[in-house]
Amino acid sequence: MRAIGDALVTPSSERQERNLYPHAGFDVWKIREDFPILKQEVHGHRLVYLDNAATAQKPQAVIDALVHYYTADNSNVHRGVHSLSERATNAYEETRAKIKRHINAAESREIVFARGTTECINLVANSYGRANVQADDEVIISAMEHHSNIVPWQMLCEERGARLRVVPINDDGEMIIEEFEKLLNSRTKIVSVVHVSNSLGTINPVRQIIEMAHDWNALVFIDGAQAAPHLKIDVRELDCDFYAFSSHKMFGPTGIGILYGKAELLEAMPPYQGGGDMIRSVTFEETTYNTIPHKFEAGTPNIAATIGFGAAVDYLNDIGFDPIAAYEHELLAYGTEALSEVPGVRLIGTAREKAAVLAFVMEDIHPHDIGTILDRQGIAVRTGHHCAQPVMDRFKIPATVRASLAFYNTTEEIDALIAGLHKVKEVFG
Ligand code: C6P
Repeated sequence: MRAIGDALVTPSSERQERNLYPHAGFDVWKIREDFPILKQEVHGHRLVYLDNAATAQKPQAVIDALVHYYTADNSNVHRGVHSLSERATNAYEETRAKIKRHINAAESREIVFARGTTECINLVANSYGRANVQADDEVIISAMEHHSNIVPWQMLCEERGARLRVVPINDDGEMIIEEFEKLLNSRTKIVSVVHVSNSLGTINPVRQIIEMAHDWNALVFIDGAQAAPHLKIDVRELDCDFYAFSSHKMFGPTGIGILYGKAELLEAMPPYQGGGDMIRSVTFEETTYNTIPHKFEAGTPNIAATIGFGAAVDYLNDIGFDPIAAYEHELLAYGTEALSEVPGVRLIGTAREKAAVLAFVMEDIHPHDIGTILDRQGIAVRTGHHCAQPVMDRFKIPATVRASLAFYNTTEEIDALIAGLHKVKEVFG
């Protein structure tokens, strides 16, 4: 028996007998009906989609919202007095209001739309960072960051003559908080860490990290790309200064995400990009800028995707994050135990607090070969460094196989993955 969070992993026979459905009123078979893409076959097998951390599938409600927008309301936002533009603007702004409520922000103007998490990090590094980080200042990240939460800060530090400091992780893939404490000092201007790691699944103690950073007057950016699909986020409870996530990992369309920023910070920050919609007035001599959040939204935005994002947030809240988290927790425990019974499999990322990610290596078989053989059985996983090369270096491996879970996955799909791995072993003798 092994504890994963507070779930006890049961022995194999018991595990197979256990009926996870319905869990706390959670009917996974009914939910799967909402996702038309899951009904297809790949290479003659029912699709087993275990690449949700890369991008999640879209429920019919999101697809319908996109079709409705393009069928009935397509028009530019914030620009026209005509009815279509008014309807498009209302639907677009309604998503902002939904997200404000969803993450418990104080005001809608604290929600900035951007292309995704990557653009949000670049926005803050370029705007807040360039205005506030000076030579010899320090920016802290962790050793489990996605490249999106490394490179923009690296570029900023290089430009400003500042120093990038990295909190190490332990062999389970957990941030070493004592080391973080040692790195904090009066030169620390920004701490930017991931809420849930995409390569390890670790859930970081972000509330504690924020409090510790604030004691040194450093601002905190939380990369919530992998947290938002699984956890209920409350930015006021966290007291983070910035928080970002992408719609496409939350069952919404690609090309849209949000940056939450405390209003007084966003107000004081210079614009990130210039163009239409972000201005109040323009002459050749001088431009004055729009109010937040529009100051950060130059040009025609991805209107359809934003409206689809609103539908995704509604869909998630209709199911409820408590049942989602409880169900996924059991699925993760089931998968962890099942994988650990496959000879030669080594899990990478065994933090006590974990979400939705089963990353592993298997003997000396290259992850790409494993991924290819799994695909022939209709099983979609991601293989590679997962845009987290420093994590691979930390564990001295070139790559992993990553099965990442969503609430529409089932124990049967995990069993299919395990059967697929036995097939891989057969192929490689
Ligand atoms: N991770 C994965 O397969 P964008 O691409 O901007 O929507 O999200 C970037 C990003 C930032 N932070 C974390 C923790 C992430 O996981 C990601 C995206 C995908 O793991 C694609 S590389």
